[in-house]
Amino acid sequence: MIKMKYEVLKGLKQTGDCFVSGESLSKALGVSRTAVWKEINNLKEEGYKIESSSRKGYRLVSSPDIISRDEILLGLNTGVIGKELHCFDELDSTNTYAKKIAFEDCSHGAVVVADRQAAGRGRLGRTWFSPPGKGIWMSVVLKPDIAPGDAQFITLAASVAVAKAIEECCGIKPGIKWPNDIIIRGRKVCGILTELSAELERINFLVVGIGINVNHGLEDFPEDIRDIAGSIRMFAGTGGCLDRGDGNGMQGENANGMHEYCGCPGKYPVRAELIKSILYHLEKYYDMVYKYGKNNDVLECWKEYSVTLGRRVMVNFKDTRYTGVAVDITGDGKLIVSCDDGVAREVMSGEVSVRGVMGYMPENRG
Ligand code: BT5
Repeated sequence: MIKMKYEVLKGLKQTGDCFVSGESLSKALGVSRTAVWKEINNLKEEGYKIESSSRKGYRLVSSPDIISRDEILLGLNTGVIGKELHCFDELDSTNTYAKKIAFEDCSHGAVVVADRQAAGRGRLGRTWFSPPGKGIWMSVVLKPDIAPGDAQFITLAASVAVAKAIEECCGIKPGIKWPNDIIIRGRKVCGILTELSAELERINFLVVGIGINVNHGLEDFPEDIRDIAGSIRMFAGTGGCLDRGDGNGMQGENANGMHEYCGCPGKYPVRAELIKSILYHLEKYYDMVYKYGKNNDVLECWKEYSVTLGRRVMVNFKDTRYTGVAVDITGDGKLIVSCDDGVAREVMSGEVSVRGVMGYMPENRG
């Protein structure tokens, strides 16, 4: 059964800035004009701005920033990822839910998104602040046929996918801090939590959890992370003009939606557009790695965004803390640190703090 609201929305989006007549919608969908009109009203109630003209029909003026199946599926340009889609107003944690459906045998590429997480999780039992209306809290179930030791690479591929999507949708180039943070101007705007279920030899599934702060103002963050966290809204649209802000990259908007300091248009996308772009790039990089073995191509992209390479880092390695310079990354995604004691060490997981790049030097915050 076709979902009428979805089809009407599709018709409106397809005509872009132009009007589409109620008659042509009703013909195309095989329903009465009254049925179309009802769905238009439903859409308006959801926050869609739709211009109606008795002569010309309907025109979509703007879409609300909602996390809905319709918004994500319309225009999703992937083969597999996101085709099974679970959307919620609220979950404890999208990763926890994704693991549950993965154990129940959901499809490869299934995506779980929630508008709010009551118990969002970071790595090592940390919490992830996930309020409603503000961010993208999403998990993707992947089922590559690989050994558990090869799973680390997916976090790198996912971080490149997120970075590319942010750059494309928002016009700002973020940095990737190895292994799982996306930062803009020294503030963490995204964290990635990869979890897996595996046997000795092979993986049953991976869950890649992606948390992105999109609409937060600084005051929306709790105090304990206010000095380290950032959002897309705080930075996007500032283009090359960041240094004309207040020095922290903080940009307010004026009444015209322009950034106060530089006058750039405050371009940041509705969350569904960013989600679609992330899923598109995630599938692309996933295929490069797990279908075509082109790990090096992904590593090259990762290096373009890296804010870790060439920097002094502090590494907790097997219970000992070392300092040194991050010099390279191995073919399977380990960081190579040339330590001050003269030994080059390959770091797989564990903690790396990047000096001088982040606005913070966390002991425990990744
Ligand atoms: C991460 O952990 O960065 C991984 C975060 C993954 C979150 C996603 S949301 C969808 C999916 N479902 C989940 O339940 N989780 C995933 P870690 O590197 O351990 O960083 C956690 C630390 O970042 C915390 O201890 C805080 O200091 C800080 N933090 C918490 N919430 C934050 C936020 N919204 N923005 C920036 N920093 C935050």
